[in-house]
Amino acid sequence: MHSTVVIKMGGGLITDKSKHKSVKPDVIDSLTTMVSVLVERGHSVILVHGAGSFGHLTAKEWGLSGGVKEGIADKQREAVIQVRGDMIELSGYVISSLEGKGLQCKSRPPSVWAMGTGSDFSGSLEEFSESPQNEVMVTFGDVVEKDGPSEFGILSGDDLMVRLSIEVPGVEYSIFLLGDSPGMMDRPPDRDGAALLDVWSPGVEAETFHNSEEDVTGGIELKARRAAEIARKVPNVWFIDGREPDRVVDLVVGGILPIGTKILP
Ligand code: IP8
Repeated sequence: MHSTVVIKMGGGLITDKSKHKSVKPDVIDSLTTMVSVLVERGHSVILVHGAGSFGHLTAKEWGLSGGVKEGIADKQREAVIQVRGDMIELSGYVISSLEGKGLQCKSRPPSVWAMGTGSDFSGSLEEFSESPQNEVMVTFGDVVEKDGPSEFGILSGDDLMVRLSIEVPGVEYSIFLLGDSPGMMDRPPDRDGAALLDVWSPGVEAETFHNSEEDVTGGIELKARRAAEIARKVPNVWFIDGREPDRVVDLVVGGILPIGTKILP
């Protein structure tokens, strides 16, 4: 059966999070190859990507997630423009890789269509719902306008995943691709003895680690919470190792249960 697949490529998967604006072209290339297989097999794909070192470092430096602050407002507004430009640049790498595989795609920066932060942000998803099967829609975590005194805030790609997976008709798969582990682990992936959880739901204990030096949004915890929201409606919500994109093909095309974590509501 042909379905709509919403995929988030984590920022730590497609960039080196510790080095400002450092992209991983080979990883992007292997991911867009996977997308091209899904599209050739008749699936529709919506791609969301994170910011990695194109967004979090500058956003952190200027406190953009907390909104405008007296005294540094002008510098912050410059930083907002810079991050938005850097995100369009990062998305450009994804788009040119997709186009290099002969795929049609359209990029939709949230700064031009979305407002507010969190999974109840506002903005019409019509273009995503109406896009033809062979066109890959691309969007990403971004700095967006906010009503009220804060003026702007950070809309995470994980928040975009919620509305896109729940509101676009026909979504059967919502897949979060991770850059450093095969799925949700019972403790941070670099810790001795870390074991993959085959299934995770909000009641399952897992000791997580959030590097707030590198990440202004919520890390794996935000991802897990958002994924569980999605699982209330979408039957197949997964955390999969983005360094092994064939696992996505196995799941969506082959119907094979992949190595990864299935997320339940
Ligand atoms: O990496 C964050 O998006 P995420 C967006 O998907 C910015 O959480 C600009 C830091």
